[in-house]
Amino acid sequence: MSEPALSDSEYLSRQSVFLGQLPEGSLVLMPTNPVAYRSNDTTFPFRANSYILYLCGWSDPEAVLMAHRDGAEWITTLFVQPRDTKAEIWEGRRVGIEGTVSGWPVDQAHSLEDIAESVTSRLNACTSVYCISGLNPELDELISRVDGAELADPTPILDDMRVLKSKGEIRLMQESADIASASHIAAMQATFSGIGEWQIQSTIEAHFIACKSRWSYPSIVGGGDNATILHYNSNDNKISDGELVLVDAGCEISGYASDVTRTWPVNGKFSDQQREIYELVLKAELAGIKACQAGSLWSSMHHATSRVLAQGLIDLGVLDCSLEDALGDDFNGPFRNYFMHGSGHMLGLDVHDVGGGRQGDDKPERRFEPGMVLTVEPGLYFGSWRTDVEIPERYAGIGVRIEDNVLITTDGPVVLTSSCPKTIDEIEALVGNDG
Ligand SMILES: [Mn+2]
Repeated sequence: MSEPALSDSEYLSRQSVFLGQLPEGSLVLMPTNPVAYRSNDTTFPFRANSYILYLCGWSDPEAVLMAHRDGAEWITTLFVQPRDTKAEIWEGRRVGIEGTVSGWPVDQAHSLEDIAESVTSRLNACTSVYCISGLNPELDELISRVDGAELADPTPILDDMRVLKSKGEIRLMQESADIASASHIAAMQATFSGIGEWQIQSTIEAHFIACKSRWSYPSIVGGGDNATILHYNSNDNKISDGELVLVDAGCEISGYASDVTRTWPVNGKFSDQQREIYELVLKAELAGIKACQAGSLWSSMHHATSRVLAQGLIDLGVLDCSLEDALGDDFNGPFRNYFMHGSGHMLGLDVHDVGGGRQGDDKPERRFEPGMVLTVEPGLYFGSWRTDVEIPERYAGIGVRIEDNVLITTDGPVVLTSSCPKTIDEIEALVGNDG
């Protein structure tokens, strides 16, 4: 059985900030994620919906958080599975109704079996329903039968709130970052020429589990050319002497994610070509971190990494043009042939967290504020298999990404993953050295 990860007062204050922004006559219905079936009666590991986690810390399956107005007061209710010894023998112990009232930051708890009755009368009395649809078919059906009430999306308000992390959240994210960092160190130590990508994955994920954690996204372990495939995660190839391996793997603690990438040579020694690309990406990453200053625009970080990478590609003879031409309009010039993704994203209850800042959002651009946590993760990729651009022979088969998790503070950026080594000397000293 679970328990809330943060203090009651933190959840209650989130609820009051959220509910305080809703118009009179609103009803809130927030379901958790459905249990997903893998095959027959086997399920995928359950992961609660981030919004219900955020508002009340409920991490078990099958629940709906409701909030309704009673005069000037908001009343919160969790609908949960009732205690049921026969079901619990098979599925595990349940918190139950009394346990929910005493242990969770809500005013009331009811059985999910009574949800239709409780919700229908409230739906008929309200003017707006703030609900996340598509997660709970029973709830969607109840809401679809109501006419008169307007459907509203609660996520813009909540997303905005989730952007700035509290002290309690930062403590959990630091723990998550520490576990991920240690797992990368263990994987470097366990690496040898000819190792299977899956073996590195097993070292990483064994450490997550040993720390009572689990991955926050499927681990990417790409050797050689596989490092140039951005979301590669079949992890089923051996890595030969002379090749690099790119490991992008992070975990979660009470739902809070870390997201770390390191790249190292499986034989413990960077070749000259690998060293050239690695040093360039590291220089870009350090420039990106330095740009994470409170008050600066989100794009300043991407521009900082991009300038370093574009200039470096010119210096290495990969691009034959001016810096201005390499960067192109809106930082989408030819350097993007080798750096295809964004320089970072928000991090929190979701690995690609909410609240803007990701490339492609059409909201006004954010500025960095103390309490934001984001990733900085430039990379360069020279897939020898590519046919869309010219790949210099010298760098064919090299893919490098370096990714850290960065907290914005008034005193500048704090790297939560600073315990994970990333200089060439540190990495060469660690790889294959499990003594
Ligand atoms: Mn990332």
